[in-house]
Amino acid sequence: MTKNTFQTFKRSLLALAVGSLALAALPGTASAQNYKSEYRMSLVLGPAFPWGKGGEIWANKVRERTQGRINIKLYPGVSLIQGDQTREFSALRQGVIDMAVGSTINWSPQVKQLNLFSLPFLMPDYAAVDSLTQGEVGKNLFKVLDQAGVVPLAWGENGYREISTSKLPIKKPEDLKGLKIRVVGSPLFLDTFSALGANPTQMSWADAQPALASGAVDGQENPISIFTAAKLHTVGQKYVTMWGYICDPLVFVVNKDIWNSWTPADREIVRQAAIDAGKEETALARKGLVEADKPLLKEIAGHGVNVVQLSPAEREAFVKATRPVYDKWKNTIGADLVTQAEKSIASRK
Ligand code: X2X
Repeated sequence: MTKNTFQTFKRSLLALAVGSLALAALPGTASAQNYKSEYRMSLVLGPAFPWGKGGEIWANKVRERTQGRINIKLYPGVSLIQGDQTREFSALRQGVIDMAVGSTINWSPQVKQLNLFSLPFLMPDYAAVDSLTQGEVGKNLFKVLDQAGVVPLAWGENGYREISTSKLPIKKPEDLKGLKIRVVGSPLFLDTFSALGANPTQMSWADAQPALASGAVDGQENPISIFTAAKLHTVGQKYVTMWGYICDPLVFVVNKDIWNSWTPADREIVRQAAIDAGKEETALARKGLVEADKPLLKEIAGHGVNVVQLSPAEREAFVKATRPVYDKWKNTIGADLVTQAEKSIASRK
């Protein structure tokens, strides 16, 4: 090496060293030094429910596959936002929450397109749900979520929401007349239950259980997996009607700054773990309801709960009564997106 080339060599080495130092110091640049010792995952329900179990499965897979580089702690009961589940999306965007498995219902106040899944009687069966979440509609909604400021990774499921009351079995819209029904989420729910003649009142899940117990409200709507795990028969819910009016998916997401602070390899691990956990969680959410003898329904019947199955004609009366709500909200959500969803459902396998 001549003296000159040696000098050049030394200079480029120096430049390289300075360059990588500068890179490491840049905020937002992925390098293992920037990792937090713990990441905070928000959930409405804990691991006693399919929802929380899904979060736990995701966290465990990430910890294992990153050899502990990414450690996640679960915060069920949306405790990072004092139980106010409709604020979860804003908190995620702002970084109060690092990651979440959240219901489309709870994020609908901020992301109007997510109201799609709350359109009454849009999705007649699980194949319809899958055609949306696993198809083009799901991809479009992930773009919307990305633009809204979070990184969506995978779909899971809370489930088909069935109506329960302490007063009487619901077989026709008139049966709901004047009943106080607890609802959550966006104003769409107020419209749906008002159209059915009920008296809807919005409250968080944390407030719902004492309100049911004290009789401040007469009924509620939630998946059967929640009805059983939360033992809603012990708070006076004696009648359940399987009307399958809506089904809320869950979304596995990460805050954008957190996502960008991880190395590309770790991001891929977190994404794949979310996809795997989402599949397992969805199977858990459907367990007991997709088998021919529906063991979950047997379980609640065993607690003395009256379970009503609607005939197609009876169900149609609810569809008809809520159709104006569907039409009104189709425009709010975006007519193109809803039409795409309708087509996707019509051609489902
Ligand atoms: O509050 C509810 O009803 C629940 C638990 O199902 C949701 O978070 C949407």
